[in-house]
Amino acid sequence: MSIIGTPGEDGFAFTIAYIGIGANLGDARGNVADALERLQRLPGCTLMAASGLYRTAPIDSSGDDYINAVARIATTLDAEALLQALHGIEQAHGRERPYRNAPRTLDLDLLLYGDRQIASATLTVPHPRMTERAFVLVPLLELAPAIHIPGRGAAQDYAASVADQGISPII
Ligand code: PH2
Ligand code: MG
Ligand code: MG
Repeated sequence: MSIIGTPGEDGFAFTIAYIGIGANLGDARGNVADALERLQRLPGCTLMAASGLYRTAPIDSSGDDYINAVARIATTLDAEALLQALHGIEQAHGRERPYRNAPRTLDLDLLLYGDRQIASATLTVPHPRMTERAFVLVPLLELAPAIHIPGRGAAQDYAASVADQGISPII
């Protein structure tokens, strides 16, 4: 964005979006850190804030523990273009999809896109399972303790229901 400015500075429209980041294959920590750098460099996006990294037990998945985090970005991209850009970053990390929820080098999920509710063939926002997963809710609440999930209410109200899932901050 450096050539045409940072979203918001010049009064053009931008949207605050939250991205869930996960990895449990290869150098998972390095992959999550690289994903944050790539989000910052993505045309039309500015990385506003990142949660800490968390080590989490696989949920409906297998393999090693995951490294998870959540990022807040400001973006001038529409939701579909942002999704495509996230897939591009996954591909840069050699993401393969041999079967559902297979261990992965990098997973970038569009959790929230402003206050929009989207149900298209390619995209469901808010992310359908985000309120069931500590690996999303805990880093999200770290970044935005009072955040409201469109159609579902306060994210904080779901925290107790995921409290039994294994998650620990990486110091
Ligand atoms: N992602 C999944 C399925 N299960 N479990 C953990 N701990 N972290 C994840 O990021 C994750 C998962 C599907 O994307
Ligand atoms: Mg995912
Ligand atoms: Mg995904």
